[in-house]
Amino acid sequence: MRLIIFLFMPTKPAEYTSTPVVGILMGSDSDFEIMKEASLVLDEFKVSSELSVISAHRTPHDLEQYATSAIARGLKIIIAGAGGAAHLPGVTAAMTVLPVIGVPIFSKKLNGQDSLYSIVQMPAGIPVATVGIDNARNAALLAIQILALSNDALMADLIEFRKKLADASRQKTGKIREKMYAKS
Ligand code: AIR
Repeated sequence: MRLIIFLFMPTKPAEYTSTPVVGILMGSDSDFEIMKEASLVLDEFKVSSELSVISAHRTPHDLEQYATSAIARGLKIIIAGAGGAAHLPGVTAAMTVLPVIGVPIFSKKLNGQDSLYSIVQMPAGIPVATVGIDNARNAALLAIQILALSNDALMADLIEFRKKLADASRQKTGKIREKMYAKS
C-alpha cells in the first residue's frame, strides 16, 4: 500500500495549493507517527493540510477555538486522531458542521478498542466518519474522495490512483504463484 502511494503521481495539480483545506488534529504528539500518514497522502494528491496537536481533555478551549473558526479559515474537512478516551473527533464534530473523520489510535491497555468505540459510537445527529484503528491513510483518502466531488482534477487523480491499486492487486496472483514455485 505504501509503495503504491509513493508510485502514484497526480496527473495534474488539484485545485488546492496553499490555504489548508484539511485540518489534521491529534490528541498528543505521541499520535504523530500515525497521523503524519494522512498528511503524506494529502501531499501526494496536492491537497493542502495543516497539522495540530489539540486535546479534547487537556486543551478543550483551544479545541473550541479551532473547531468554531474552521469554516471561516477555509477548512473543508477535519481529520482527528486520538487514543484511549478518544473524544477529540466527536467533540470537534459537535462544534462544526464540517465533515469530521476520526482515526482511532492504538492504545496498549485495550488494544485500541477504547479509541475505536469512543470515536465510532456517536449519538444520532452528530456523525463522525470512523476509519480503522491507526488507519490515517484511509482517513486522508476519504477526505480526498469528498473533496473530489467538487473538483474534477482531484477526481481524475483518484480514478488513476484506483487503477494503479487494482493493477498492483492483480500482480499479486503472479507473486504468490512465484513463491509457490520457488518453494517446491
Ligand atoms: N488523548 C490526549 N488527550 C485526550 C486523549 N484521549 C490521547 C492522545 C494519545 C493518548 O491520549 O490522543 O493517543 C496518550 O497521550 P500522551 O500525551 O499521554 O502520549
